[in-house]
Amino acid sequence: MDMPVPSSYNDLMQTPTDRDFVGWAWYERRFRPPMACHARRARLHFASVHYYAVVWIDGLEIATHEGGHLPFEADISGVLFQAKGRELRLTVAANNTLTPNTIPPGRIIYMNDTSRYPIGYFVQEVDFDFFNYAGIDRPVSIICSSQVYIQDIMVTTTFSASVGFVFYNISIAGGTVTSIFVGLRDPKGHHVAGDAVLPDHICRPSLHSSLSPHGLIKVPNVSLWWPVGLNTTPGLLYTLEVLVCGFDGEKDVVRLQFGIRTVSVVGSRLLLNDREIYLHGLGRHEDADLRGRGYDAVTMVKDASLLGWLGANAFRTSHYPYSEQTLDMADRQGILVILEAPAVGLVTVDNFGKRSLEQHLTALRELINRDRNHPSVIMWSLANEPASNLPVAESYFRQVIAEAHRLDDTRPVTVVLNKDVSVDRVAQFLDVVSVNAYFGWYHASGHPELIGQQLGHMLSAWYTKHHRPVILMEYGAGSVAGLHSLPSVMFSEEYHLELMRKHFPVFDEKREEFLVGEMLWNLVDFNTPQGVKRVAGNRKGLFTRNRQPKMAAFLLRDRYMRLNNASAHPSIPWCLGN
Ligand code: BDP
Repeated sequence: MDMPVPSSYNDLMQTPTDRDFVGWAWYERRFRPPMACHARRARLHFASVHYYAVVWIDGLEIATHEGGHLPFEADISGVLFQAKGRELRLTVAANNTLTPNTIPPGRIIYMNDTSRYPIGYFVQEVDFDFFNYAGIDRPVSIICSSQVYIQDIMVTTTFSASVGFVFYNISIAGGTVTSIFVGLRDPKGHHVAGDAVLPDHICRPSLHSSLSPHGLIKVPNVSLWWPVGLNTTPGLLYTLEVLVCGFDGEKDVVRLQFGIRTVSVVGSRLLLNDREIYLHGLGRHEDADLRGRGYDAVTMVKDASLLGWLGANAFRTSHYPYSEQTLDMADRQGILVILEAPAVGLVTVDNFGKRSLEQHLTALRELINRDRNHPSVIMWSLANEPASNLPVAESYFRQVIAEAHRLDDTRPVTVVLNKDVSVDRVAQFLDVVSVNAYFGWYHASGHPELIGQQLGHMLSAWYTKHHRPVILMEYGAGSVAGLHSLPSVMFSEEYHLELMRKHFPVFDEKREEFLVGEMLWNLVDFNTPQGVKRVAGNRKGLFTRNRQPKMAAFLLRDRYMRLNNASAHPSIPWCLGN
């Protein structure tokens, strides 16, 4: 059948068995490589294929990759050179099967009772609450460059008084360079430091240049990157311009946008540019009608617009890394991002074995490598709701967290926990303690009057034990848009409001002590596996799946706008009213 790329394939199917298909899905198309790529370095880049991928050109295997949500590529220079402009056949096989050792894990259960199931019948089970959308979810591109090319740039920043410091490290591949030029443009596009990298630069061996792929640029009168609410010009971005020349006179140029800012944890506080920040945001999903998890600019922009309307200053990429375009927008708009690894549903001992650990570490490396230059990304979340009470989870997460710190010592690390503080073994390694808690929903269902006491007690218990900043990473209620009830009942819009309202005084109180964030679950209703607890998906969205508001959206907007005003005018107490 015809299949658009990018998109998940599931919701383009007409039968439940096709939609819920588990196994190898095959994509194929013919393409004629652009002549501009002929005899140059050419890389075939996949931004995300979920979950396993194998790629062939004209039947020749050129790449394999494990893990959705993160990019991979193959050097196809040789194939294109030999093809000399001839049409080629590109084949991609994508397999969505999740096993105890994949990240995220799942399991295939064979139903062996032949009186109730046909022979060979199996189901894919998962321990996470979103539909396992599959296919080529993000764009596929051919990147043509000179033979020697800029493979990666790593930027870290800091500042002292009005001077910014930009440390860069450039990785070059494909050959030897004869010269490297590095320059910096300010947010207005003016060249402010380093070399002038001009579009018509001609690579000549005699030209003066550096050969060092790493260095430091000082930026006088620096304009720091700030999120919304803390500054009147949030999201200011500098551009690092890098040009490398190869022996043959060819050049490769990359322009990388980044922000100059610092993040730190001091005592019970989270600081951005040495100023205390409080995250008021939401968890979300990459999820939309028809497209599934497929990259869709329209949905992405609408969701960013909803966050802006709510006055949110943060979101978490629950429960996997989102598209690079989403992070680019957060950079520009000044939204803080907690970026999550795709490790959700690690709940049994066999999810913590050697194979799982290897894949978790691989995903973490790919993720930090992809996203480390985004100023909006202020924290890595390494997993959601693992069985952190298991002894095996302790050594597992000690290694995962150490690796995250080794790869990036400029951002705090968290894991989103849901086990009781008395049995948890993972929070001891974290810079920021994140917890999910559904008081008035999964606990004490239908009793919003208990939320104040239960929530306050739980949050304080985490702080008392670990003396780290705490974020309530998820709380919320489900509501079916248009379902009303007074007095309220679960799933009515009134209950949704009431549950949220009961949380706010606790947030305001604990914020004085150690709470550094409140993250409502969820921005938009989203699709899940079918089950008796889900009414055509998870209804905890403030917006329906077609992005229309429920009553609760107005309540949160009111609060978040007030929190923003309070940060912009710190002399006015932020706790006035709820
Ligand atoms: C939390 C999970 C989240 C779920 C949510 C819920 O982290 O993925 O969607 O519960 O049940 O525990 O709505």
